Amino acid sequence: MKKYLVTGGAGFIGSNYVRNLLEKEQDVSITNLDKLTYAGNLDNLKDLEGNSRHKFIKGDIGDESLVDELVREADIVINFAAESHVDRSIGSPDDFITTDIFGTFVLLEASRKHGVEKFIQISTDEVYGSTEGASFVENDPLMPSSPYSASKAGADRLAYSYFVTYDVPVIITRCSNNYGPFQYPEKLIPLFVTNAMDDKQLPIYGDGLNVRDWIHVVDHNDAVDFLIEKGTLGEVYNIGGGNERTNLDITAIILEKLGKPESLKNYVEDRLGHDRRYSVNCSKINALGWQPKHEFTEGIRETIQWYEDNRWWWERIKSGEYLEYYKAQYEK
Ligand code: NAD
Ligand code: TDX
Repeated sequence: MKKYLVTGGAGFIGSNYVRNLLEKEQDVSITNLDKLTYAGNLDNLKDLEGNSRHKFIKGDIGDESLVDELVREADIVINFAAESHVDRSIGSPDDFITTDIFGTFVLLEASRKHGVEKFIQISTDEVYGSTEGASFVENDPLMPSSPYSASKAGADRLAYSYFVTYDVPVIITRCSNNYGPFQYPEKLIPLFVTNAMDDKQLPIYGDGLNVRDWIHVVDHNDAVDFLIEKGTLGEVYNIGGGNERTNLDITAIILEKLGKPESLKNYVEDRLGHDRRYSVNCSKINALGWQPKHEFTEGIRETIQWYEDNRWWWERIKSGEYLEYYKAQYEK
């Protein structure tokens, strides 16, 4: 039985990862370490209740003694845990530095001490900064432009340094924007879908022409598993969906699918330091034999449908009800 330590597994990408891996592989067990910040949500893992191969632990990746205990038992560590929302990092960067950089350091230190088979650092395409020209390749310079992406760049390079200096078996992934079920409704797609469903305005930053490359969360997670098998230690791999769209394109798809009027569009003040375009060249992982499987038009429509079918999930978050439930569970 292969033992995984997944951090941030109650968040959007991590919870999808845990679910998919348990379905795909029978001979794995997962310890899921998550602090349950505002973004962590046990509702994301509801269907795994009673699964003996999944153990949830509420805790902080910056907690050295807890991390030491958990890494000691693990074969493979996958670090999804992070503060992940750019707007929050602009308002209040502190937790980004603490979790994204210091927390990664604590995980790396424990991995160095105990020895693990693989350490996967989930980085992001945002570490390169913005490009209006060629797509970034893995050895391009990092020019992160928000406190979020700068903290992720710090963790990304710290992980690399642990490979070079201490032989920790690190692989680093830099994925583009994910979409899919269970994404916290502060990010573009779930925010716009759920607002539109309730006939609320869609706040489009600036001119709405910023470009993101969208990938289905299942494709991202499959790429992570693929790299655990086929990736070379110490290397960085870009992961992208090959679906570059402006925010206005995304808005139009959402309004059309939900049958809502253009009048919901509301142009608001631009995000500070708003990156114009993210774009990654994925030739390196493609050459190893990986390609995303989800077709974008179909994938985004299914995702919108998921939010339509799962009002219970996002209404609890948007109404604050989830936070009440959380307090009752954990803050006795
Ligand atoms: P998310 O905000 O939905 O989930 C993050 C999870 O980490 C939450 O469950 C939260 O409770 C947990 N967490 C936060 N601080 C913690 C701490 N100190 N200790 C333990 N757990 C903690 O984020 P997401 O969108 O699922 O992103 C997951 C990872 O993927 C992040 O590292 C992010 O940088 C990276 N990433 C995200 C995207 C994207 O489009 N969402 C793209 C590329 C990379
Ligand atoms: O209300 C909004 N209005 C708007 O116009 C929001 C929330 C966003 N936007 C724009 C900003 C971006 O151009 O939409 C685009 C996408 O925004 P986010 O969903 O906040 O994502 P982004 O800033 O691109 O970062 C995401 O992708 C990379 C994730 O949040 C990161 O965790 C990941 O690393």
